[in-house]
Amino acid sequence: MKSIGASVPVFFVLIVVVSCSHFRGSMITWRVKNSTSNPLVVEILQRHAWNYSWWPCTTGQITAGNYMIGSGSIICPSGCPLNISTIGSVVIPCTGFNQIENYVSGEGRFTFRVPSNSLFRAVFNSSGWFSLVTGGGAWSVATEINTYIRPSGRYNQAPIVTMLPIIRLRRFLTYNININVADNDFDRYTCIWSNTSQECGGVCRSALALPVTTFLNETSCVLRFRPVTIGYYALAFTVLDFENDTSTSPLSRVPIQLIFNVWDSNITCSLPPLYIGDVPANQCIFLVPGQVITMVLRIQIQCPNATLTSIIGVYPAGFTQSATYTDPYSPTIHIFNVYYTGNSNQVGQNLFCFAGVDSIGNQGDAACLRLTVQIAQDSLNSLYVRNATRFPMGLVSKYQSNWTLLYPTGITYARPSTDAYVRFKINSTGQDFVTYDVAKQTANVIYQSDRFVILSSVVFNPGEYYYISLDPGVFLPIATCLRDSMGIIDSKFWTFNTPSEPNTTVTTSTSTTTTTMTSANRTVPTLQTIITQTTQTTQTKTTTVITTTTSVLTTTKQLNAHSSFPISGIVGIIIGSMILIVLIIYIVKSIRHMPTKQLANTDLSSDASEEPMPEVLQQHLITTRARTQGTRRSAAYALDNFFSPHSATHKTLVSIEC
Ligand SMILES: *[C@@H]1O[C@H](CO)[C@@H](O)[C@H](O)[C@H]1NC(C)=O
Ligand SMILES: *[C@@H]1O[C@H](CO)[C@@H](O)[C@H](O)[C@H]1NC(C)=O
Ligand SMILES: *[C@@H]1O[C@H](CO)[C@@H](O)[C@H](O)[C@H]1NC(C)=O
Ligand SMILES: *[C@@H]1O[C@H](CO)[C@@H](O)[C@H](O)[C@H]1NC(C)=O
Ligand SMILES: *[C@@H]1O[C@H](CO)[C@@H](O)[C@H](O)[C@H]1NC(C)=O
Ligand SMILES: *[C@@H]1O[C@H](CO)[C@@H](O)[C@H](O)[C@H]1NC(C)=O
Ligand SMILES: *[C@@H]1O[C@H](CO)[C@@H](O)[C@H](O)[C@H]1NC(C)=O
Ligand SMILES: *[C@@H]1O[C@H](CO)[C@@H](O)[C@H](O)[C@H]1NC(C)=O
Ligand SMILES: *[C@@H]1O[C@H](CO)[C@@H](O)[C@H](O)[C@H]1NC(C)=O
Ligand SMILES: *[C@@H]1O[C@H](CO)[C@@H](O)[C@H](O)[C@H]1NC(C)=O
Ligand SMILES: *[C@@H]1O[C@H](CO)[C@@H](O)[C@H](O)[C@H]1NC(C)=O
Ligand SMILES: CC(=O)N[C@H]1CO[C@H](CO)[C@@H](O)[C@@H]1O
Repeated sequence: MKSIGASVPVFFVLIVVVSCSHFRGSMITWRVKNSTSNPLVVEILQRHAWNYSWWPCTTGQITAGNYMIGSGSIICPSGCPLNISTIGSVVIPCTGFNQIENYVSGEGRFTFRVPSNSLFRAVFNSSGWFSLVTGGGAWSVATEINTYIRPSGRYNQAPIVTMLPIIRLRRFLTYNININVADNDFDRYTCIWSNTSQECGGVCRSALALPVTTFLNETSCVLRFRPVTIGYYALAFTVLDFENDTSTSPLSRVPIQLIFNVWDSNITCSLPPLYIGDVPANQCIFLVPGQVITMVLRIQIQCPNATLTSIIGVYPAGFTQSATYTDPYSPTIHIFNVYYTGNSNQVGQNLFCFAGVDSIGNQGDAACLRLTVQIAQDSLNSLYVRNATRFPMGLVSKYQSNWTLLYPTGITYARPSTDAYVRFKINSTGQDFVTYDVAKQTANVIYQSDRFVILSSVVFNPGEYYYISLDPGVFLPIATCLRDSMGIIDSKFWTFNTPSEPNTTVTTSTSTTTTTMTSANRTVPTLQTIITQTTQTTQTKTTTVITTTTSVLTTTKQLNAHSSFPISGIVGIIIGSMILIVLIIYIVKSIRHMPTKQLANTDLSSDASEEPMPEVLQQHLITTRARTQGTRRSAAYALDNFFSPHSATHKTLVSIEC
């Protein structure tokens, strides 16, 4: 991205002068990414949409992630910190397109350095908008960056606004359109009309002739709009975030500019395509960087004889999507899969919003899934941030069963009604040792007014390090997407370990032959058996063979290090069998070198690919195949329609590639 040299912009500038009608909206936001460096590192997150013909993009190019779209630069026009004038390029990878609606859109990030205590605007402007019903001409988008440290000691992260690149509205219907905002500091925010030429160019509110019924609720960020004239509108809003409920000077200003396509049809049915789960809209889905999430999205077409024509979506980087197919049991339901891999650049909420368009032209309300990338050490959960007292920690008996987390004053939580897990994890492998469902296992997890108590019902392995991990949703439902719905998954937050115990059983054989000894209580399996069984010990702890195997290996380690908890009664046995063990060590050591490496590899790869999945599954399980929270359309359409599998022959589905 940064390597785009000076020659390329010159080339594009020429084209801009010739045609001037390819811009289709933007969002630019920022956050302080590294607050310890001097100057600070500020990250710009930008999304831009353009006329499809200019940068025709394909699904393959999106997957490859390297098809760059757009031209121009974000600049600082005035009052700039020293050495800042051109801030960065707007050329970003393509992440979505829709040929029918004629747009291509992308998302990208770059960082630049800003001294602390700076306040300035980053502006992207040029000409021009394509032909609009009202306003147009030059475009200008501006975000206000403010690097003053907040009373909390942290720098600000500006809100992120996520809107579909285009919203189709049918003439003479009243719409309530949500401006989708995520603020990763959980600040209060408001939405206003952009109103200076720097912030909105030729589409400021004052330049637009909109119906008198148009109304923007600044606190709820809902726009009421009843279009009359067919054609394209461009609207410009600014989202402001604030230090607290009473503060009136914003911490930042974030622009969102987007397009409405007002249309009409002689087909009267205007029931919009409806998103019907599996994941309820607006719910937070927590994931860690590198984790892959697969979601099955279903859109139901409500008008008789209509089909799904396209899907309009705004995709964070890291998304891919399958083609759409029809539910074999219900031909009005169209299904597609999306795959998302969280990136450590994307910590915080990443909204994925989408809406179906039917063959009549009706567009559904945007449904947004809030994919929240969480890094263990970066949880904003109050209990984590305030380092809530928890005990016991450190060395505990393997029979320990009573675990307490005290709420800081002024905070309390009630038992959530949706499943979420408390996990006792084995530190070395990251595997769950035991889990408790806070919604269902009420005897094991207790919510008191001043504390959170876990009563575990297991005996922990001796000589093992553990930590307690609290899933998103343990304190507040993940659906709320609030600070305290975040989990506490840091392996360093609540750690404990159990004393190791010397072996009580004695090896009776030094055989390394391929036949296992069944006459003795313990068996010494072959090397191959050791490999498989040791891999399994972290998952199952039931068979004696496995335990035995572990003991052979562990004994080896213990003798190399030093056994810290000798039990006098057993010492004799141990010494007695020392010679025997040394013999085993010798044999095991001589052959264990290469297999141990293989072991480690197997463990790592299975961790990376499989370990996150239970979390995904868990989150998906708690969701029901619910309908979205009703359509926001105020014209009252009965939603009590149903699936009528017998009805209607269906044309082949237009295949969607975005
Ligand atoms: C932040 O900057 C400091 C100083 O330049 C550097 O040591 C540190 O590694 C950076 N941290 C991150 C997360 O990039
Ligand atoms: C998109 O660009 C193409 C090629 O310049 C042009 O023919 C077309 O009219 C443009 N479409 C819109 C909606 O501006
Ligand atoms: C500004 O840039 C010049 C030349 O690159 C450099 O010497 C100077 O240190 C920079 N000043 C600041 C404040 O970054
Ligand atoms: C704006 O929305 C909020 C929340 O929905 C509501 O309480 C308030 O009355 C609305 N304001 C106006 C002026 O409609
Ligand atoms: C709100 O924040 C402002 C600073 O923006 C501060 O002066 C004020 O005291 C704060 N009010 C409360 C109630 O915390
Ligand atoms: C609806 O309009 C289309 C063209 O937009 C026309 O072909 C069709 O005949 C019209 N249908 C009816 C029922 O008027
Ligand atoms: C749907 O299509 C069928 C066959 O093409 C037709 O008989 C029926 O009237 C249509 N229904 C509507 C509501 O247009
Ligand atoms: C958090 O609490 C733990 C245990 O109570 C303590 O060891 C640690 O120093 C505390 N950390 C901070 C940053 O206060
Ligand atoms: C757990 O420990 C606390 C304090 O150590 C004690 O008050 C409480 O009764 C214990 N609960 C159970 C069920 O043992
Ligand atoms: C826990 O595991 C991590 C990484 O897996 C390791 O860095 C850390 O040292 C372990 N902690 C203990 C106490 O064993
Ligand atoms: C061996 O197993 C038998 C029967 O399973 C049991 O009675 C005996 O105590 C065991 N011996 C040892 C040393 O564990
Ligand atoms: C310290 C140690 O290695 N203890 C092991 C001895 O053997 C028993 C099974 O007989 C294991 O459970 C212990 O982990």
